[in-house]
Amino acid sequence: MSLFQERKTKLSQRYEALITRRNVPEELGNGIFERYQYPVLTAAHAPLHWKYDFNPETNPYFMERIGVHCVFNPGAIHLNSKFYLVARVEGADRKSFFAVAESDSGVDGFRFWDRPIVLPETEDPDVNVYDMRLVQHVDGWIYGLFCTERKDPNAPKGDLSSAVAQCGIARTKDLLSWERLADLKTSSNQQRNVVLHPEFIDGKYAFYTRPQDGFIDTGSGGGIGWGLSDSIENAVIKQEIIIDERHYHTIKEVKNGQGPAPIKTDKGWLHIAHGVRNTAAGLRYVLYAFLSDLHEPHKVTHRPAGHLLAPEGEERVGDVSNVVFCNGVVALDNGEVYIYYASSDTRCHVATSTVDRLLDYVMNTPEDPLRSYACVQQRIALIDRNLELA
Ligand code: M1P
Repeated sequence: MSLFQERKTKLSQRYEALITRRNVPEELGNGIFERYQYPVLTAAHAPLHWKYDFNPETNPYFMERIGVHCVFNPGAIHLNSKFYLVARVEGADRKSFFAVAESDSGVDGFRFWDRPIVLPETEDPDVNVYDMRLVQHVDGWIYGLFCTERKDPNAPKGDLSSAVAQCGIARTKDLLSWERLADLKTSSNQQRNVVLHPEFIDGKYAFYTRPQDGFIDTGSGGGIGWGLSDSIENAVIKQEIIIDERHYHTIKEVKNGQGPAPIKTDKGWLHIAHGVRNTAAGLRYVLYAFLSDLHEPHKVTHRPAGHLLAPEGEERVGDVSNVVFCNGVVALDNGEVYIYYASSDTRCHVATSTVDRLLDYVMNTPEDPLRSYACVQQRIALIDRNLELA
């Protein structure tokens, strides 16, 4: 057997074993959600025909020609009894693109479609696109809102890092063909983590935003914002309010951002978001949750303290270590919830829960009292109640 054939056969077998591997939920956990033993998508899930030249004449060593570096931050949707992730796939060349992977179970068996999404450009081409939030809107379209990044035209000469991030908008009916709409217009220099609310509010399209001054730094801005637009084809937010602010010495002191579109429940809209704080080892990203009013989704009604999910074990290490990030969730009609999150900008995981359990968590976890003394009082009260029951 030629070297080409041997490598192709062995790599194909290894690939199939990975895709068909069953995933296993952790035992006991924290009662709020279950983590799983294996990531649901990694760079190794990228099909071989995306990376290798399959022609023995031009690739006798069966060598990778166009590498895939990592697969993370997926948007998620459930359609026709299947789970779909639109993942951020990053090539070895550092550019991200979107690709659909589908699974029957939602916890394993994710397989990428044959080709990545061909996302149309606007007249101002994106340099990089990432972090798509998928929303099945009541207007009948599936929207994908994502970050479009271009070089900062005002960066000083020689600065090849500064970028302008804005919200790109595309829509589809089948995840296969996509119509690109105009980028969202707001008064902010930078917009990442923009999410479309699934319903009209006062007859308008409603957006969660994240206005900030710099590409990395929030400056005086930050916080999860909210604004309305008359149109989705040429979306403009004239007035933006902050509905979930950053706060000193909390998990979201540096910045925060809405995760996926919130889940509608009879108690209100259930949100998953990310919060960022600074440490001597750099920024640390965790997930948190909150609940907002059913009729006025910009009014937050419950803010459980601290993180819902923080990086653990191998999740803590990757391209950008100490990060968990979520922009995809699936809530089934039977109440099951699949939270898709990525770790350290490298791989995708799932955590499963139910609407009932998450509502219990957001409504019964005490708010952050913001001072050590007050935190101790909160905990002593719990301990005293428990000791009486013991
Ligand atoms: O590297 C961590 C995350 O950083 C950004 O998130 P934020 O805008 O909140 O800082 C995004 O680039 C995200 O993709 C990335 O996971």
